[in-house]
Amino acid sequence: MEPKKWTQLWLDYHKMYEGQKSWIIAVTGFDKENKVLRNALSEFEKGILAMTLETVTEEVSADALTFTISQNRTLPIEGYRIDGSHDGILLEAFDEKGVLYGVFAILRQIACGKRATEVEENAAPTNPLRMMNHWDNMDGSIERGYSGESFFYVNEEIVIDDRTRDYARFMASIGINGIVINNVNVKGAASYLITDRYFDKVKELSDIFEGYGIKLYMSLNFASPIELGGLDTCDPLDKDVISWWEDKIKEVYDRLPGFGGFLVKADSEGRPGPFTYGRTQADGANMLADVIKPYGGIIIWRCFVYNCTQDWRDTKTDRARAGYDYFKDLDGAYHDNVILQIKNGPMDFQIREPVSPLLGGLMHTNQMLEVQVAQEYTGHQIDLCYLIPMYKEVLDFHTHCNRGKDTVADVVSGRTMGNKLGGMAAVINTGNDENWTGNDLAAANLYGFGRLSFNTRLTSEEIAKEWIAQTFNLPEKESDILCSMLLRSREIYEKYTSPLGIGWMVTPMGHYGPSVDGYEYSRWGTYHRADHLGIGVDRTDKGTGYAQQYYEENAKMYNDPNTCPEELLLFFHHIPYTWKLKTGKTLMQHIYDSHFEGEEEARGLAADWDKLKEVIPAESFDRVKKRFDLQLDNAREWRDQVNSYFYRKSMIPDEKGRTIY
Ligand code: GCW
Repeated sequence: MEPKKWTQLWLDYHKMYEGQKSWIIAVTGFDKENKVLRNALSEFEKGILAMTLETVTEEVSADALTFTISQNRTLPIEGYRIDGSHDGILLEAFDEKGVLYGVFAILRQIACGKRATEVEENAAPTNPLRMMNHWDNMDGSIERGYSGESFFYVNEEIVIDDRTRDYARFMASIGINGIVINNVNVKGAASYLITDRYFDKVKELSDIFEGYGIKLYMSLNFASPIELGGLDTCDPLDKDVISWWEDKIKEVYDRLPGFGGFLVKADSEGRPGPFTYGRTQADGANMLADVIKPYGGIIIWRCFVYNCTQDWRDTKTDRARAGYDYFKDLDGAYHDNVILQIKNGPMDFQIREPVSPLLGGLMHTNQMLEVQVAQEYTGHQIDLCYLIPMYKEVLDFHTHCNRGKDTVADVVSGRTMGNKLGGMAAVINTGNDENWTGNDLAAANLYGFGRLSFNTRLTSEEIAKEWIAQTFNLPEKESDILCSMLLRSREIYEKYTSPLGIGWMVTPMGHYGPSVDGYEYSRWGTYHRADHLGIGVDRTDKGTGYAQQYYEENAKMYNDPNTCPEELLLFFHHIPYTWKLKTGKTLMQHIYDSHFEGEEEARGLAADWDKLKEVIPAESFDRVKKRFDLQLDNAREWRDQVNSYFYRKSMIPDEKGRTIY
């Protein structure tokens, strides 16, 4: 089979200037033979050559530049300091990972326009854990994958090739230090990843990752004692179950000494878990955590636990409540090598949701923020939707859990409570497509997540600019056009799909394209509760009570439709179509306008892309252009279906008299 070629994403070094010198490397304090260090040096050599034509040599000559790498134990773990001067660059780091990140920072700054002798930065990651979660299945499919098949698995075998190495380089270049290699829904062969059948290959993969400062993690099947061990229970308090795990985890660490730990989805969407045995989530997590502790491993336990068969005809039942209801009471019960991984919103990666009240609602538990870079509900990597502004909103949200240190960024980084474990995880958007992310522009989300998890203070715009410079090296005017496209895109998507926080209205299984009443668990009626008078879910103290899961300041704000941020109005309130918004428009008119504007603005995005034809490589340009064609169909369909649905429900005509089908 012809090997598939693939792009180099943001490591596609362009020639930036023609340097005159060569480079000599001087290393002090580190072992030059260390794998991570060797990889760092080879990245430097490769990048500097491509961008400046300067080479690394061993010959000492008077006019050579020196790249000095030196250990500095006063810097933070994984931190680095880079300082360019007329005679070269000094890179100081606490550890080898810091060296690797420092080298990528040097290359990034050159790609963004500096000369090597001008680079300068003092940095350390804000989050201890910066992870990618693959939802790759071992048959090669990817759950919610929009970029082809898995590049880790083909026909239940693990594939390791140059692409694997490139992937690890990309991840290291944005500061990722942990990767979960299989879907949280552990199905089929994936249960055997912790058996002899796969250990050798997993070890090979883990060695490659290690060379780039990345720990390998796996999703685990909670029912393994039954499925692999032949026991008749997986009750976490059963002594045979515990001893089965003790043997298993010992075996795992014998074979994979650098293993990071397990990610667990339990008692959710058909997954087995402790509830089956009348145990709590903490019972399940702690049992595994105790067994893995002697090896230095961790258990990342997902809080995406809800009953998808809930009957919500009584107004108190609400899926949004589930995470908090299941996990809040057990705050403090989790052992210190457990981290709870919490989706950014209480529902499921919608285009706009409030921040999960569990983040910061828990005060005695390690917690980690989970976001979705894969565009499940945000356009399938067909529609342009730059998600970094959304992640920023979440990180900057004041939970009010602790005066002064109460943002989500404070909470998950460990600053609020002084925990050592925490961070950010993303459901990744990669596959084996030539360009890795289906839509070339969706790589901005992948890149951006990594950068943001490393430095939560970066702005969406800074990240977009960095990504554009490294990926396309565009002239200023065109770079500004693309940057503006990215920055506008999320609100545009929101406008033509589901504004004001209502969410869903999307085809039930695929989650792409409109279906106003569509929701896979809709058998109890529509989740959005629209009738002929109004729309939205009453989550106030008079409704489901969800708003009361927040600390008082936020609870109050959300509880009142007059103080609730309008972009979340229909998430928290059932509102009549005649309600006046702050703009003076009625709710109904806003719905019409938003969909018309969104569709029009999507056309604006596509038109902007056309302006870049001369400066974007043809293959990339064409790929993206085709996606814009599809996006425009999608936007039109959303506009027309949503508008006509609400027109027929409300019988309120559009004030502007536009055609509503
Ligand atoms: O939203 C749902 C997705 C599922 C996914 C689940 C989860 C991996 O539709 O495909 O399963 O979230 O996060 O576990």
